[in-house]
Amino acid sequence: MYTVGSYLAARLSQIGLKHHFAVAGDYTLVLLDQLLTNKDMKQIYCSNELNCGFSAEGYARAHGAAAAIVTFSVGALSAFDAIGGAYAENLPVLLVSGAPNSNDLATEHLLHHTLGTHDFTYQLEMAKKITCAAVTISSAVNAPEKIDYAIRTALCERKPAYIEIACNIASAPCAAPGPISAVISEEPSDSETLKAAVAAAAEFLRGKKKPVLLIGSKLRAAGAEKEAIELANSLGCAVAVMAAAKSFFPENHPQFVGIYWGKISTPGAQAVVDGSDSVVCIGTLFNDYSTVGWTAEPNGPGVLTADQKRVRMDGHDFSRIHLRHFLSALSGKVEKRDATMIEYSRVRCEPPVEIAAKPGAKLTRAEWLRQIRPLVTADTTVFAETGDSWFNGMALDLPGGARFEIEMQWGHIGWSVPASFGYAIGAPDRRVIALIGDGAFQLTAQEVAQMIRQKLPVIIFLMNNHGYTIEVEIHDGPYNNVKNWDYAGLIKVFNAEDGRGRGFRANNGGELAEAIKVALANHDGPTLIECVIDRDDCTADLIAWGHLVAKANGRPPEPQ
Ligand SMILES: Cc1ncc(C[n+]2csc(CCOP(=O)(O)OP(=O)(O)O)c2C)c(N)n1
Ligand SMILES: [Mg+2]
Repeated sequence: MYTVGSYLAARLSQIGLKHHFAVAGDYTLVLLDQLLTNKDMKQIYCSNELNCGFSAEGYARAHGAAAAIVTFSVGALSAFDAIGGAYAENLPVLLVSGAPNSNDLATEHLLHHTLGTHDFTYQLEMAKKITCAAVTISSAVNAPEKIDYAIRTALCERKPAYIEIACNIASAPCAAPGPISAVISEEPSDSETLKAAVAAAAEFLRGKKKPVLLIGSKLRAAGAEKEAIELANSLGCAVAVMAAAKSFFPENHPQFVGIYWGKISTPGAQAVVDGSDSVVCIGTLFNDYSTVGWTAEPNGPGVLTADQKRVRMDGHDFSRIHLRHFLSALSGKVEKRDATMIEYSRVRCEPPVEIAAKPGAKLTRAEWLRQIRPLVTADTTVFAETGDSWFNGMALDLPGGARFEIEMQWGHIGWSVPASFGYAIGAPDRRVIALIGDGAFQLTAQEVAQMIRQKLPVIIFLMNNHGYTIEVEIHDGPYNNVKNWDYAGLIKVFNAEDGRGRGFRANNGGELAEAIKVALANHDGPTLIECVIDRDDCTADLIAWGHLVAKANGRPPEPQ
């Protein structure tokens, strides 16, 4: 016997979810009970719905998809911010919201957790803008079809979907789920279009001397990481990666030339990309930040763009083909073209030698970076928060297997605390390290308590530079100052009587080294290391990038 809630649970479990995230509310309590009847999935609780959404977003990064269950309006509207993030970052997160009793929908009743009007549709209407599928279930009869449609569309589009379930319908009897293949099987590439696109791309490359591959963040969403390596191997050319796609192409691959990010690229990478006569952009996303205020955007007839389901180049535009099919087929049609690797070997520079600071000397960002480098091993995932952590993160070399997570399109400060929590739930065998600024941490700090509750050994490096330094570099004012907290002391508060989190404040390199040792040995909870540095001790990349972005932001209105 299935109910609407247990049907949903079965489908979530069938698509591979071992957990779902939740904040309780009276419109969801019965639904949560129903989800709990599925013994293949655990319910993980969050401190608030924004964090619940971001926890699911992080879980989807580790696990391919995720679900967050929240109550009507007071919960869902908070979660919407994170769902917008999942949309921007191409992550299939299912937001499930409890809703008023179906008998109330057509009445003149006023209900709690609503606007105090008779309109109960506003939440669904809002959800439609930030998801690829939004359904409302107020009768059990059509629930299977609606649930399957929402999940299938989210998985296929790699975008979030929204399912609203009236609170009295969650336990209503419902049909049994059919084979899961109806939900997870994807539309094939159109074979004729695929052939034509591959032929056109092979021709495009044949006429060029210096091809280069540029990898973007949508590569993972397309599930085409392996196929990008295949094409790189066939071409033998240089491969640069955009910041938002760091780790999506292995940094220990012999053709990896670094991060392409305009003026602040890895030394040598910009010269190779800008000097190429054929940039193959794979899953790239160019916005004001990634182009450094529109100063670095490959375009023109020398650019071929291969996206999740579309391939474009001068004179051609093909759709309904999967990126991985395209890349794989193209690999078999190209010859070795290593001119950009030869060029790179000429322009590349050796990284500067980093010298250890005296253990008692005041902590600097450079010393901190030097000390954390060895922590990044094959089984590590680094989370880099919006702020100078982005630029510090870029400076970390990733050994094979290491992963890097960044939320560059949405850029919500505070994302990395709940997202690393959700990721650690989804990937318990990985070492999760989060780099986060003091300002960002203050938005979502509560989720450290959930890391403690779940005994997750996440290591948080909290860079306390006493302000919104990234904003200082874009445009300064009194609004960039942050009230200081006793960040390390927070862990004691969150531990209460049973937690095993550890909190440290490092004012110098010696204290940092000691704290790192304890963090590596603490397997029963998170370790937060507050690294106290000067307010203006930031990366040169942040300054260079900030000035160009500020210039782009500050363009005067064009005359009409
Ligand atoms: C939710 C949200 N609010 C505001 C911003 C604007 N913002 C971007 S970065 C930033 C400051 C980050 O400061 P901090 O975390 O201390 O990092 P730092 O640059 O100092 O390393 C702010 C306020 C944002 N990105 N997201
Ligand atoms: Mg700061």
